[in-house]
Amino acid sequence: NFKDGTKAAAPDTQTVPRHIPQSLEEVDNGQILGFGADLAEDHPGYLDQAYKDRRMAIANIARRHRVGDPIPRLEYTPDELQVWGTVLHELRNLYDDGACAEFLRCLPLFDFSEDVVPQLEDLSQILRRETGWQIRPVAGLLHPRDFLNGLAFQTFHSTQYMRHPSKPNYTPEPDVCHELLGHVPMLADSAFCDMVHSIGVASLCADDSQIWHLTKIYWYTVEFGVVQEGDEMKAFGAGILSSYGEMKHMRTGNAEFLPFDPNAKQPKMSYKDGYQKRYFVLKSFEDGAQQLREYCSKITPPDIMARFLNKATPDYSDQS
Ligand code: NLE
Ligand code: FE2
Repeated sequence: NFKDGTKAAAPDTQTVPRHIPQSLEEVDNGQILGFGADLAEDHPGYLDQAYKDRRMAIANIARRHRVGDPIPRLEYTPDELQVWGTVLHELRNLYDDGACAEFLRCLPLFDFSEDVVPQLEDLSQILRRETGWQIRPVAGLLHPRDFLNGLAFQTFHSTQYMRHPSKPNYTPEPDVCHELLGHVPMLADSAFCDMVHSIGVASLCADDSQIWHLTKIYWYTVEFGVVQEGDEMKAFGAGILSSYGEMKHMRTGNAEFLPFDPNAKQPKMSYKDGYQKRYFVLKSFEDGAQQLREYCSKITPPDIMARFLNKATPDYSDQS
């Protein structure tokens, strides 16, 4: 066993009873937690029955989706479009100063406009071409094991519903603005993708307590991570990049910045009580990928590491 309590994997003595998913089809996308079905009392849409019905209808698209099928296109209502337009407009003013260089490089690939809510299927095709990643629709916040396992198959589970119009600047849960503005552009950067892929591969063989630790690692990097550029802290975490309020909060320096260490005990995650009190800092995505590959090797046997991490990115260039 390692000092931090993680167990060394022993691939030749059947100590891994769990079935490791062999394909994306084996990763369940139906087990939705928390906000997924019933909105909590502190959710901005709690008392809005029409909002809840609309979400349920959109969630059913994800429930019916099968791996390999195109993601159904959704016609957003004028009210939903307005929320998207507001969020994009406000955030665009903050990106130049607050977003990391990789985000700024990738954002134009998607050609976002305030006049139309982008479709998951179109973005998924761009990602396939850029990094080999893809999007799979999901009804809400997925069970952490399934969500992390998806990353091992270079697949990002994404919601398709819109946040409640009463609070465009911050929502406590994922929504289509968060996925499209926060996650999608970063998934077009291959160094970032390598880092996220390692988290996914680590999750394949993780026991429940390691899944919990990986969930926090994911939270403090992919959701709320910052990267140091010179003497400035720039956002790469999707929870910052998709929230005007969070981005301002991070940039005004009222929070604490600590170096990211995947082996350290990670603080309790918080989202219900507003903005993050601390952000974890990467030196670069290459450095983060290296840290996470080492962490992954403590959990995942070398043959599985090799099978998943060394697999060449599929070449989709000749299909377009
Ligand atoms: N607070 C983020 C936003 O408003 O876009 C969403 C975070 C989801 C974990
Ligand atoms: Fe997210």
